[in-house]
Amino acid sequence: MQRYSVMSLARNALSHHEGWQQAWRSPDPKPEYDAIIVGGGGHGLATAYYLAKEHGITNVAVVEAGWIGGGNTGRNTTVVRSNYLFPESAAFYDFSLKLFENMSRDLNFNIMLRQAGMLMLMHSRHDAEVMRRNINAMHMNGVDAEWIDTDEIIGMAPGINCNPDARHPIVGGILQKRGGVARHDGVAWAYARAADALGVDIIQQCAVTGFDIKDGRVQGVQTSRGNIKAKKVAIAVAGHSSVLADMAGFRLPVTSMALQACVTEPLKPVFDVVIMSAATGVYISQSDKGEMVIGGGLDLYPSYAQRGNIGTLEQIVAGILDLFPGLSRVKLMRQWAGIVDIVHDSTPILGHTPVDGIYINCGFGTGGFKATSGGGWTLAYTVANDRPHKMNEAFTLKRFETGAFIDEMGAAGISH
Ligand code: FAD
Ligand code: PYC
Repeated sequence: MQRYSVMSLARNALSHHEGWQQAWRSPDPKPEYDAIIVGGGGHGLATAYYLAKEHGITNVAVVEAGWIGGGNTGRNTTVVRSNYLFPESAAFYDFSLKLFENMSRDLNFNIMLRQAGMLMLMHSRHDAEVMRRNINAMHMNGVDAEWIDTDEIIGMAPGINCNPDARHPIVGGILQKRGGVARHDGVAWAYARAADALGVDIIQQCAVTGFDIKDGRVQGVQTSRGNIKAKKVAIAVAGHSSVLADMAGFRLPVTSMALQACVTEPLKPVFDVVIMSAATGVYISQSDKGEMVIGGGLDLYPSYAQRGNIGTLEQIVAGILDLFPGLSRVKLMRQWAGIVDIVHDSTPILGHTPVDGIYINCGFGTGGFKATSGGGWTLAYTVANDRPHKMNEAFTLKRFETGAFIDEMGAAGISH
């Protein structure tokens, strides 16, 4: 680890970063790699890192159309948790959360993980009944979750409207104490720097425009910077997965939709827990800078428009003021959207595709930031060994033939 004296910090602060070492190189593409990862979001970068670190495959390129982390990785609301219902999902998301818990140390990069808890509010006794059963299921899967009542909720979230006459009265909540937030672009940068140090080429401003396929087997990719050969190609492009699949000649059962969020002006610390409410359709957390980070549900039509709109903003504001009427005079600063890839069982697709040598990571929909680590880890295993790991074998495209769906709509929270 590099150490800086106060003097050197002051010198660097005044020098406009002159002489600073680049965190990762910016190489030109080589004619051929052992593996190419399409998409330099968190999942693509993590895949490249684990290919190099866990499997010794270092002749790898990450090919990114824009800049790394500029897709959903840098647009999400940073929530991490593992409170899913079914054993396959719980094992996968809890493994991912454990990787997050050690990430700052493992990658020598502060990802600013704050595990102050993730609270899902319940608004009716029917919700509460179902959630108490879900808590038992989570305990059976080894995931921490507990029921908390309204007095405890008021203690955790000052200003919350627990009035029984509210439009959506709060009757309690389910808390995962290990849930919380982590800096989203920090996660991308951490994986990028660590992958680069192991020899991975990160190639930005390089869009994949087609695939070279011969006798059903991939030979390489066509890009805006020329053709690159590789016998193994992994696609991790989230909301653009069906576009890439179309280039490779197969279809995916995903729909691309916009998911929006916004932030307020910074406030003094109010609460440190993440709060989600399915009935009002919103969730909220406070960033380390003090901004209230607020998100809503999906724009329920297919779209590639990475921008906010007034209709959704109105819904988000109405929902958040139901929960926190005191925020009515706080100014909103920014609103944005990311394009997410929705699968109807709210479970990701991680594994082989119909083209030999092409692998896919998609379908994380509204909830893949928390799985950046596990998604990258399992895809790297699948690419290196040409078979899924036990942790992603239930998540392959096969389930669309067998019908063995894993319906995690409830755990996906408010956003579907
Ligand atoms: P991305 O980060 O989108 O990366 C894909 C990359 O592929 C992009 O950089 C793109 O430029 C690149 N690409 C596309 N096409 C090509 C091409 N042809 N050639 C080369 N590169 C290409 N999840 C959570 O767990 N917690 C949350 O709190 C949360 N909140 C969210 C809030 C919002 C508003 C949004 C939009 C999403 C949220 N998510 C959340 C979901 C999460 O952000 C995503 O599931 C996750 O970031 C996907 O990561 P990724 O690396 O697969 O995709
Ligand atoms: O998956 O936890 C989640 C999430 C929170 C906000 C959007 N997605």
